[in-house]
Amino acid sequence: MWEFLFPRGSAQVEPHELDGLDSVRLDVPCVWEALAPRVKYRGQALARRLFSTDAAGPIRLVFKGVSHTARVFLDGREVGAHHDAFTPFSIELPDVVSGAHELVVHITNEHGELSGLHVPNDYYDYGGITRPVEVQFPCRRVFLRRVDATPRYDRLCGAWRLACRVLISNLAEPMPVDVTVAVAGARTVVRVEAEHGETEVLLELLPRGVVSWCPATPELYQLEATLSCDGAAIDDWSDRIGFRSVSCDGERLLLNDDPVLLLGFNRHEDHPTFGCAIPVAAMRHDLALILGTHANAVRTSHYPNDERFLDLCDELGLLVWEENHARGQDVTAMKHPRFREQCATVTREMVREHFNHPSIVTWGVMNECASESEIGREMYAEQFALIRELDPSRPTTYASCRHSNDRCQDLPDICSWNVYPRWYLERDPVAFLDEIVARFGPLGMAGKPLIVSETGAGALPGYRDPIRRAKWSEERQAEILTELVRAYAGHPRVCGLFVWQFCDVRVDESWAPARPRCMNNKGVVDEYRRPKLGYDAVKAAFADASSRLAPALRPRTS
Ligand code: ADA
Repeated sequence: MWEFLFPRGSAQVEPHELDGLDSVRLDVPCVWEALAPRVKYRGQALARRLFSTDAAGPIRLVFKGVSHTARVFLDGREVGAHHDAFTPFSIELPDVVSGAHELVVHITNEHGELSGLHVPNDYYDYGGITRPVEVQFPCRRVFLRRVDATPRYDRLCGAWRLACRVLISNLAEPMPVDVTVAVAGARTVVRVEAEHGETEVLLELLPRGVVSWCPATPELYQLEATLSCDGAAIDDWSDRIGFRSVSCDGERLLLNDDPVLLLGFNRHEDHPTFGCAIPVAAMRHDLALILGTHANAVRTSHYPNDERFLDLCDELGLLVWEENHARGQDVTAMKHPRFREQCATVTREMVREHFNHPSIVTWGVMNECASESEIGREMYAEQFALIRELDPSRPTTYASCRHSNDRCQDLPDICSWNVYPRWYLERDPVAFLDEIVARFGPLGMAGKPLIVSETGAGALPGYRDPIRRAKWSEERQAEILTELVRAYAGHPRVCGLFVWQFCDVRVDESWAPARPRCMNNKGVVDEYRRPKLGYDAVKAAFADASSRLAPALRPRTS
């Protein structure tokens, strides 16, 4: 439980002025919109929590997500800050005295100058500490920050190799340390000088007898690293990894050298009770519904997801398109003074923090931004260069909607299009996609895999119209989804298809004229996860498409 403090009138909250504020206790993770009086609150708040340390020494504060801008104060002193709701951050403090401590987080979810990414949008950006918080007590001022593991199949040996990049943080003087990394019967020890700041150690492991990770056999292995000094272990670090490769081979997307057809949903982190702070049990419920349609893929539209959701995808064998945070920014919005740098920061944090998830098969950036413009082209190029530097092992992509004038098709490894024939425009789905293929083939798309990153139709839950089948009825949505999924899953050029969208989601009220209930109603289940007719329609179409897939690509639980 944390104490949340809200202003009574003005939206300005001073981190050191706790008196005169409205106080309420909330379980973290949470959104403040869960409180009836704050259901539409956009503004500032303080979140306060006491904790104590037994001995003086270093501490590490880890915030998995604060929505959307945080300033962190420990015992009245500002120790760190972070922008963007959807990526984690940590603060390392070398010397903290023993005893009681007060942690205060100043939070805002205001729109405007502060953020080029959090704008009034076709989803809702909540306020709160929306993902878990940890206080870690490293026993020394030198510790393991993380280990990035990249599996590679060695054809000559007929075995997997694992390239590891170990990062050591040292808040003290340089010192010699031993790094041990072990996985699946393989173990390597290296002695290095841990410099003040960060030291990188590269090593390779040859694990024994591992089973390749794929939807049908999502085998995970525990990667264990230990840091020792003078023979004594001073820190450890572990993560689950999987052995699989993702690559593009001309127009085909390969998983472990097998051509893939991604069949899945776009999913927002949104729930009427929990906002974006979705508990694990509810995540599991979402995934059971998704797998129940014979899907094998999820796109984390339009931001990096809670790592616990990715953990579940790793376990269940779902293939994930994870993307950075930006949706629909036009040229003007991309010129927001903070857009460029904030977007790059989210990409960097996403790739770094989620590097080891075998479920992630592609990194996406900047959904439906201004890919028709010069500035858009520059920024897409920058984002892809950044990702390739951080993780050359996964292909890159972005979802375009600039059907007539996109200028960036030569930049990503995979070309992806959001297409809404039968909903926003009365066009034949196949003819519409074929036009895109013909138009953009010579502009960089030819010879690359193609994904239909969004396609769908809306239905108001419970609105039934079996006779006229009007738009917004469940019947019409089901009919359109059947046609779209069958057309695209069977299209020879398509290697992935994500239905828009899994569940109905709350949107910013400025979207109300095009969004009845102030919701994006294109879910195949409603916001409470009650299936609409469209759920069974997609299930039937996915079942047919999935029966044509290699067994390795079908999750066991579907
Ligand atoms: C776009 C966008 C989605 C959503 C969708 C829709 O393609 O990427 O976020 O807004 O359209 O429902 O119209």
